[in-house]
Amino acid sequence: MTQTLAIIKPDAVGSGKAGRILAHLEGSGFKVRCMKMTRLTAAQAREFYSVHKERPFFEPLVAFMTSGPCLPMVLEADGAVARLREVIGSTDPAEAADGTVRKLYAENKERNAIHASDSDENASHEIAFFFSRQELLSVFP
Ligand code: FUP
Repeated sequence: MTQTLAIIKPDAVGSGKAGRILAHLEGSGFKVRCMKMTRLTAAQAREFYSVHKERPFFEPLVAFMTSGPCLPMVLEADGAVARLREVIGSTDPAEAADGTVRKLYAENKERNAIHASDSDENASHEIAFFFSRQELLSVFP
């Protein structure tokens, strides 16, 4: 079993799709190991997406990610990173495969309902970004 980080993004939380997305993830075989509701500050959103800081969509992305609460969570499965990327689908819902989370629930390429880590290394980093070791251990000692 390995872990990855998912975030149900502000568009999905705000439009009442969080429960359906969580059910989709659980139904796809993921165990939720830790989860919280939080609202990112601009500094946090800039740090989280710093790899994209030179891109034209960076400031709109920061504005979107800080526009309301989101639900970061640690998900566990066999090959969690690759499996979750498959389950969420392409960045742009117009290009996402049928039955994927983004195809079902995303509005567009920017407001795309869910984030998932893209490598094991980034998963560790992103899990630590949202959850302290103590928090993780307090849920599943
Ligand atoms: P993904 O890994 O599928 O989340 O996609 P990226 O890491 O390429 O992009 C991260 C986020 O930037 C996307 F979820 C949404 C936003 N983005 C845009 O708003 N416009 C783009 O053209 C590409 C990405």
